[in-house]
Amino acid sequence: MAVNGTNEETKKSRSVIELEKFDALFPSLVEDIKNIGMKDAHVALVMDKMQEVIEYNVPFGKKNRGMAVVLSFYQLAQNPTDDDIRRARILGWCIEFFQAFSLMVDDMLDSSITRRCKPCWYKRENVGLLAINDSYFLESAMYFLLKKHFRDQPYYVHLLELFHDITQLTVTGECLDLITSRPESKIDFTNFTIDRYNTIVKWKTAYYSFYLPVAMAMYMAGISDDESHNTAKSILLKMGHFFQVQDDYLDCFGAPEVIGKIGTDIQDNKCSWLVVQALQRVTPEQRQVLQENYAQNDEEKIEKVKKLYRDLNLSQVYQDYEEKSYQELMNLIEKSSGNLPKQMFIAFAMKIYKRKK
Ligand code: DMA
Ligand code: MG
Ligand code: MG
Ligand code: MG
Repeated sequence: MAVNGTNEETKKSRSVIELEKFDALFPSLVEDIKNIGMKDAHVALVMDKMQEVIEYNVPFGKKNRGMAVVLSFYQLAQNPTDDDIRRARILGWCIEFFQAFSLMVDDMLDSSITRRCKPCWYKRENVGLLAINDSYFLESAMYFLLKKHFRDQPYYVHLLELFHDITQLTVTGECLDLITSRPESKIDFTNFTIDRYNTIVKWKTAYYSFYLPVAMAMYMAGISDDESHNTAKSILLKMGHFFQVQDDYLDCFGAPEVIGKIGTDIQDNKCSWLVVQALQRVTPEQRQVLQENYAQNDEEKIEKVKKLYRDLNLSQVYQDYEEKSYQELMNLIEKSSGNLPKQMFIAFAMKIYKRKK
């Protein structure tokens, strides 16, 4: 027991130290970006502004994705140099930039109020629609960092293609999420099927949050064959699916001060995991309650939907699902990891199961 405890503590402090090193790199990346066009006094004004955009939006997340690049690289690389490790951290920050620009736009489209315990960027005074341009800036800053730090590496083109491809998948998933929730004026649950749900979450979340960080570490470590990438994808997309189920659950049942955001899925008419589960269990009367109260920005109506979810015992349904999904994932890792280290997948899974935020 004591030995286990010590191991746990060592493991913990290692990941804390790793996160500190990751964070320590961030200011130098902001400086890299600020140097764009600094010789022109007019453009320098933009760079001051962009520093604010970056510092507000990029560094305050859980950093699971960024750290997943670094930790996966440790598992995959044979004798990495200090420069390699530094590059893995920079790549980790690139995914955090990707995440920041995706969320900035997502918050506008979802009419969200808070993100990471602060007002959403577009909600800030004097920002509003400027956030559209700011999100492009974050995306371009990510490609700038990639070019500056990776263009001499043999895997540079793989990284570029990966970011381009995953951007396309993510915005396609976001589009499916948005068109499934429209028009909000006409509530029609016929599209809210588990198949539609599965497609939305695979495209909008699983690829960029789970396959992308590990795929980047794989390319850095010289692993570029289709078979290995398909193996990683099958495991990571399953993990990503569960992660979005959690996100949907927490949107309704999580504490805003813990998850850092106020849920909006009910009033936004989202094809959320909870409403899909509810629709599979409702009586005709309960379906009528959903019909009358879903998709409206009205506290009382939102509360009626939440009450219905509680009456249907969806918290228990969720907990059972979490348990089942965890077992299935561990079986998949055990049977289908191929030549990839099982521990790399297990460590990532441990970050998300039973999470509260
Ligand atoms: C977000 O899904 C997906 C992307 C691509 C940003 P979501 O709207 O459920 O996320 P959140 O709950 O964080 O707003
Ligand atoms: Mg959202
Ligand atoms: Mg969204
Ligand atoms: Mg959500």
